[in-house]
Amino acid sequence: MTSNKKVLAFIEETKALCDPKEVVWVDGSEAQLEAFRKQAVEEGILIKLNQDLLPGCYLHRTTQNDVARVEGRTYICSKNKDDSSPINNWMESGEAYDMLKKLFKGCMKGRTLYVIPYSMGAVGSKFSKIGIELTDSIYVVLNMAILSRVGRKVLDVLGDGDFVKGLHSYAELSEEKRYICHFPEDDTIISINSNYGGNVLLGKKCFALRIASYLGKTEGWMAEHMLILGVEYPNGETKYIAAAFPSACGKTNLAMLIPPEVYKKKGYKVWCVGDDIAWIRVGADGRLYAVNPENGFFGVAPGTNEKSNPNALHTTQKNTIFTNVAYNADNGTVWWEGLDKNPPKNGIDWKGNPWNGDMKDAEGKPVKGAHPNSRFTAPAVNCPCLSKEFENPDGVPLSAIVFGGRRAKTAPLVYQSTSWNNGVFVGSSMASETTAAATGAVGVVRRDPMAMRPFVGYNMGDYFAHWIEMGKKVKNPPKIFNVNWFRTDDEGHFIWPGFGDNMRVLEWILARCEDKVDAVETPIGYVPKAEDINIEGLDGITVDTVKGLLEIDKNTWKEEADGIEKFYGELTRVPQELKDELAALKKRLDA
Ligand code: OXD
Ligand code: MN
Repeated sequence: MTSNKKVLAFIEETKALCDPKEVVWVDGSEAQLEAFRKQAVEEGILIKLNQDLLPGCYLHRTTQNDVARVEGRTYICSKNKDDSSPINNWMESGEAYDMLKKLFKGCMKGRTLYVIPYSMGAVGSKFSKIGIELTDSIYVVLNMAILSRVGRKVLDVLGDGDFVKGLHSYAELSEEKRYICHFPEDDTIISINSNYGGNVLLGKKCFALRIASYLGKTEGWMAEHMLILGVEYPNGETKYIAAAFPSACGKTNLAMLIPPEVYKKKGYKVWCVGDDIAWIRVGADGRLYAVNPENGFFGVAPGTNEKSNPNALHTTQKNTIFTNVAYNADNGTVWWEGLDKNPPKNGIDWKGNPWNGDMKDAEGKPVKGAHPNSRFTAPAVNCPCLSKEFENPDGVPLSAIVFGGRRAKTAPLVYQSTSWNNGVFVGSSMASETTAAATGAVGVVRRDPMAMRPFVGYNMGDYFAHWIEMGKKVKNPPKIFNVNWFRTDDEGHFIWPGFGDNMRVLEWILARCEDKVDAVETPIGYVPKAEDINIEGLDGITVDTVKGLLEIDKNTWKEEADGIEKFYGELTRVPQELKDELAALKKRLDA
């Protein structure tokens, strides 16, 4: 399908190393993809769901030790240790290649090697980037064909050009020998012994964030873990927001938000451009423009329902691959915790065991049907609120950048930074409770700068410096905000209703961007006057509740500032500008 010598050499090298029985090029045609699906069903890799109720939909179960990203086994490999981050794993490139070569030797014996040419971003756009993923997993092929643009058309655009090399084998699915290695200096990704999305769909986290963040640094743009949405006003004008939240903190829900009734009646609409990744560049007019390089959604299933995210639910009703959700053997559909109150009576859980919603474990706790990090891989075109700008190769102009985490206390519902550099400081000091999207303890507060802790492909201090540099390049930078939907009361219940009602906060954010609303100056930034958050039609929330949500406790924030200082101490090359911001925050808190 190509005469690109570098592509052909990459395949030859891989054949010699991995010894597959055959090589199959993914051409991107529906006929070939359908044949792959059929084969995957015959091999027991996919279960075909009820095609009347869920046309084109399939279920996959991973092995039980392979259900999430493995940050502990994810490496940035470079010549010098300080070109990665002290908070990420590092391996010297030469050592990593040697180690991986041994693991890959003969690992595809008797298997097919699939060649996936893929484009991150619209095929042929000058801002898009091309990758070639070589994999022995048909599950990877079928997911990549949803999440990115794949096939012959990509090779046509590639011509003799350069691409990001990605090599993946599920090998023996051994946890001890699982490695997800990135070589930003060589545009290369190598992943072995996993078959879980974030570790193996190499276009997503590995390329579009880790490798792309490094490319962005060297080429003067940004790759961020951000959703992109447009708020359409009753007059038809649309303003765009990019927002960074750690994994499984509601990016897909916010990106596909349905405004509350009072807003809908007035004619407000929200459009989704992307739910996970934004590539951001300076436009000709000196503003920042964002594109979503993906072509689909790899969303967390549990908690997705008719109320929390009807758009996402609708998106998954055709041509979707579900991973690790529960199966309803009575009607051939799927179920997950939080979908509805009717778990299957005759079901099979994500582990493949007979299951129904009444089962309890030895401690009397309900046995889950779906894994907490179970996923749907769904085409973007299915999304009822997909923005008409989704394919626009130039992207959408950003009015605001929003950072957010899961914090039971400390962070108010929303606040605005006082400048670009102050906003970078706010992003750099973000913290959030960990979730099931990565292996390890859940609910532990950790610093997750710009929600990029697991995804920066180079030194974190240099990444902060790049943000500061980008601020100098934009004449008209977006305003930077921080939100927290997750503040809890003394009983641990969320105070803010979240979901569609987050529109009320977005409205304030955009009003601030246009100088249409005042704010209160506090030591941490600008906070809304409680009465400026529209609570019309909101049950159980009063102006006093909003006041409480916006409260900033000085002592808690002094501890927070100490926490930020400690975190900066764990990093190298933190820019002086951010240390100055921290010192200024401390001073304001002491005043
Ligand atoms: C994701 C993640 O899958 O962040 O998007 O883990
Ligand atoms: Mn993500």
